[in-house]
Amino acid sequence: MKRYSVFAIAKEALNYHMGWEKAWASPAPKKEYDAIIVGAGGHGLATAYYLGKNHGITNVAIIEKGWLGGGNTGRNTTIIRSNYLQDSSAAIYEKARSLYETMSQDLNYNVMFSPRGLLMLAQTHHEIRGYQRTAHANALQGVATEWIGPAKVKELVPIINIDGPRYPVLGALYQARGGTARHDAVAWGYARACSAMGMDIIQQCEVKGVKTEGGVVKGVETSKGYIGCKKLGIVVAGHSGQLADMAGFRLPVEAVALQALVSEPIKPCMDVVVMANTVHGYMSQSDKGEMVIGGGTDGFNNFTQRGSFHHIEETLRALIETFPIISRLKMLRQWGGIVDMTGDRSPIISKTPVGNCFINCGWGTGGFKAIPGSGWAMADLVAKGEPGPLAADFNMWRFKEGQFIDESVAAGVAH
Ligand code: FAD
Ligand code: PYC
Repeated sequence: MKRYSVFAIAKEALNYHMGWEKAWASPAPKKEYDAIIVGAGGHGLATAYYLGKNHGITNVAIIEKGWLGGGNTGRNTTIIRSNYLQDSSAAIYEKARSLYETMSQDLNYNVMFSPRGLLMLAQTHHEIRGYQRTAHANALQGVATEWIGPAKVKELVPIINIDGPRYPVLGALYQARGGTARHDAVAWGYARACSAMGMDIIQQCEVKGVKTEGGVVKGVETSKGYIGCKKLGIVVAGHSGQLADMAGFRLPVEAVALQALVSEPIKPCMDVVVMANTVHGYMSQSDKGEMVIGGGTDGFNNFTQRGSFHHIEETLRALIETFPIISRLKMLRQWGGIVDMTGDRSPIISKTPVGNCFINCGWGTGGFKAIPGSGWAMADLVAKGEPGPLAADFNMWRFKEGQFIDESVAAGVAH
């Protein structure tokens, strides 16, 4: 695979850019692979990438029913942070955040990581206590966050209305190296790197069944025929319940739609990311100038990958009090993704009741930020058959045993 560099661009410029090869191959499936990963979202692709990079396993297929990155990975609002409360969460989210710092160089693909700073506003006294607690926990975990007062919030976000009539801004949990990255580029970068290692990315190929023998996985039935495998990783976010059902086990996960919208582009007015969890809204400004806005999840289970009128109204009503500047903005697009929610708002990276079949799901409304850390941990699990330190606490049996990893506060606006 040709390296992307300033020299390559200059050379191609002389050639009218006719010499670029496709970023990834689109092969027909082989009869069998050492490992199959179902789902070419960020988590599935990152799993495959670290299987190759960290464990030397490259006879891998990534099977995707639509187009790669077309699920939640390409639909999210790209917030990256690691300000979670529990130790196991801080470990995996901070691992992910730190991998984002060098991802562009590692993948030789510009993922536009922008650690512009992230604020979670406290707009009730309850939130002040919650976020101060998180700041203390993060200090012990080695995650750089701090509690800041309203004056500092105003300095960082000049467009904010600190003295809102119902919910004045009382301070914020601030992570200076939190921010955003370009979501598609994360999927494309991993895909290109996987393809360069000789892995097969098979798009437009739906997994319709999981074949087991004596309780051990043997392969998958797909819309392109049967494909055998020694190991299977299921990484399908909102469709995890269906895949688990095909493999013959149940998951403590519910699927709901989460929606977002963007405004018309405007001049730069906010160079940090702001989450306002009490009023249920969050906002950042994209490189194109659009205000990227999101709210809460739908209050009922569904598989609707689109927006709805009541969400636009609810989310904008919530945010206008804190950001009066957006009251006259025109909204351009809205969309939705199907997120996979667990009861403790933490993910599952786990062995399953089926031999050699592993599951990675439950990232709910907050898995974009986790993609590299999750892929790293899942690759470890698939390669060795046992979870490493990053994944150990996130097993699916914790719900039976009451070992919850409660992140309902850190999960933020979306919960
Ligand atoms: P996906 O990207 O959904 O990939 C799963 C893939 O599996 C899909 O491409 C799907 O087509 C495929 N698949 C499903 N069934 C099958 C099958 N039978 N056969 C083959 N393939 C199959 N997270 C953050 O950290 N920050 C945010 O700001 C943020 N904002 C969000 C905003 C919205 C509107 C939404 C919807 C989500 C947001 N998230 C955010 C959450 C984040 O997007 C997800 O947690 C993350 O993208 C999940 O990645 P994934 O790879 O697990 O899933
Ligand atoms: O997890 O940070 C997050 C998030 C923000 C918006 C949706 N999810």
